[in-house]
Amino acid sequence: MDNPFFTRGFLGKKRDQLADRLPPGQYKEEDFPVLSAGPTPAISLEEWRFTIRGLVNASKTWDWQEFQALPSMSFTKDIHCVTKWSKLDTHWQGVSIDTLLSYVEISPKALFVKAYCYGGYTTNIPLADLTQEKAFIAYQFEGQPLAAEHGGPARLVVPHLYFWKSAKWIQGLQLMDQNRPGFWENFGYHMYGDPWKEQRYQGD
Ligand SMILES: Nc1nc2c(c(=O)[nH]1)N[C@H]1C(S)=C(S)[C@@H](COP(=O)(O)O)O[C@H]1N2
Ligand SMILES: [Mo]
Repeated sequence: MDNPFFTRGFLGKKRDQLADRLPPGQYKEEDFPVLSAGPTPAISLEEWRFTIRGLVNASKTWDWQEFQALPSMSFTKDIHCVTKWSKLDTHWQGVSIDTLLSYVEISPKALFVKAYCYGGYTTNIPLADLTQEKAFIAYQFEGQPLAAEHGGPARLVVPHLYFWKSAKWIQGLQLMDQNRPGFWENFGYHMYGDPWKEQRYQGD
């Protein structure tokens, strides 16, 4: 008797579904590797602040308590690291960038964002890639407070771009009129970083 679960059609479809979710050159990782350019900064919740500055009418800063009081959302996303691992269906809780931007008036000249971090890391992202619920500041991962080595207390997550754009230990967003390279971009990583186009390095 034919078992419908083991027909070739079924397996073929499964394989296609995985391929649909893995960008070119990526493999599926079950663990959660840690990739940091420097030591993990220790940030107490008392001293933690998050700021939006740059091309806005006035800078806006939240402390931890104020940030926790903001409306949060849960996100289930696939993430893709430039070192070729992808992790599927990661679960995050955090505040969408749209919610944060609703507290400032943005200049029409603001087209790019520098994410800046405790510890000094930076990365550049077009403003349009952070809005419409495409990106968020996460403070929980898989139902737990975000671990320090993964960016806790809070990190930016921009799942549709390579994971180096998802700045750990986020301190704020600076709105800019020009696309200024961040830390890895200055070392030759791609200015945009679309995993589906394999934009790993400059010139890709
Ligand atoms: N502040 C900061 N953010 C960072 C990094 C870093 O070194 N410092 N590394 C980036 C890179 S290259 C990747 S792949 C991811 C890794 O996140 P993970 O350590 O949680 O896997 O964080 C990104 N965000
Ligand atoms: Mo990375």
